[in-house]
Amino acid sequence: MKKFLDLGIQPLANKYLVKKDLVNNKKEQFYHLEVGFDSKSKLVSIMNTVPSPKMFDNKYPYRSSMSQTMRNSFKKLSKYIKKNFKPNLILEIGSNDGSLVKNFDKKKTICVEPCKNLAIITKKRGYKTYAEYWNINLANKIKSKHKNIDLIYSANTLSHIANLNSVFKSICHVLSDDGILIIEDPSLMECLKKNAYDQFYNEHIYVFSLVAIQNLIKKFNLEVFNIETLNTHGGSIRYFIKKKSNKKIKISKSVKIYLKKELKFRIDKFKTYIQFKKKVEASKKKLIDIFSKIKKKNKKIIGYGSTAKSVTVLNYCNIDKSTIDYFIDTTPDKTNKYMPGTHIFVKKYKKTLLKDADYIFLGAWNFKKEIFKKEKKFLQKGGKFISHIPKPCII
Ligand code: DWN
Repeated sequence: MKKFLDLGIQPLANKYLVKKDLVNNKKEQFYHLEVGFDSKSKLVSIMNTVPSPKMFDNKYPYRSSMSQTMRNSFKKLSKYIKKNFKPNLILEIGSNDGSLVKNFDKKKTICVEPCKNLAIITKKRGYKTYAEYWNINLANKIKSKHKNIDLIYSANTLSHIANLNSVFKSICHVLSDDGILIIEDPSLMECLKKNAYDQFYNEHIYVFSLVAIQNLIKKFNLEVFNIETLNTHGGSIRYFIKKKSNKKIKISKSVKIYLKKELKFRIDKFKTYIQFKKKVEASKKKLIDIFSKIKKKNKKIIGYGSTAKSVTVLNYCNIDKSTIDYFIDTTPDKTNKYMPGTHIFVKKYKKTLLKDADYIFLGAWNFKKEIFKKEKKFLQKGGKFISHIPKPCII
């Protein structure tokens, strides 16, 4: 593993504080966010990881159902799965608040969600839910109770687990021989193309490429048989994976085509990451410059979408409440709290709050289309957004 990027000392991206924490100067956990490339496995990962129980506990604020974009994406996928794979029993690893499983029959669906505040949501809806971390112990327990799991799905979760060998060993243990594994995660190539350095934070231990995934799964006799590229989360890849022994499914051309694109982009070369590092440092300078010019004119800036990504940006660029007055967000467990590290206050989303601002920093850039549609009036009246993706600019 060779380091290529240093994003400084960072807080845990979803560890929000309440007023009394600030008053009591509660000890906030920080870690050094360094990113590296492994020339053998081609994996890109953060180099100092935080134990899962410190990140994914019973107060995890993020809810995947908070955006129309993701709700639609999960609905569309559920139709595709039913039509093409007709699964008897589905297992979702990282079911969050049930945005995907709600599209499936309770009797045919099992959820795994270690964050107890989220697991309770699918449990209450009648879905069999294991509020535990995904590992071989849980896989053994599930295998003993549920036969023939023929579809496993996991979105924005496997990249959050340090021990990938245990992840895939456990998957192979419960997946039926003709079973299908579908995983989706932000695409490393899109992350590099968009200069989206904010995809790196404590929860995102890895940002995957097809090259790295293929290296990972081949030792478990698994293979990718189809690839889908998605616009979600800043550009994601959906991998369709099967056991090599399953000859019923042909390998789609999409796999070779995407692999060729990655290799042409030199995703497997360390030099590519040194170039990325330089672009990130230039982006930091540019963003700080934009903010300071605006503040010199005594203009008011607020933030839109208190994302884990924005925590990386603000702490890397040392942007705090002297620059951004507050953030607005729709997520119940984030509002009336303070953002990790910078302690910028998060207000419950209200359209009227936009009138209050001269400029809005787009923390949830991955939902730009949905947000710009929602805030059309603000934009028509000359309202301005600031975005750092792909290059810092005022929109
Ligand atoms: O991998 C992860 C992804 C799936 O979600 C997790 N580790 C943590 C989290 O990352 P994030 O916080 O960067 O995710 P999002 O989905 O970009 O967060 C969007 C935020 O913006 C949410 O807090 C909700 C908020 N939002 C809003 O206030 N108004 C979103 C939309 C669309 C809106 O209209």
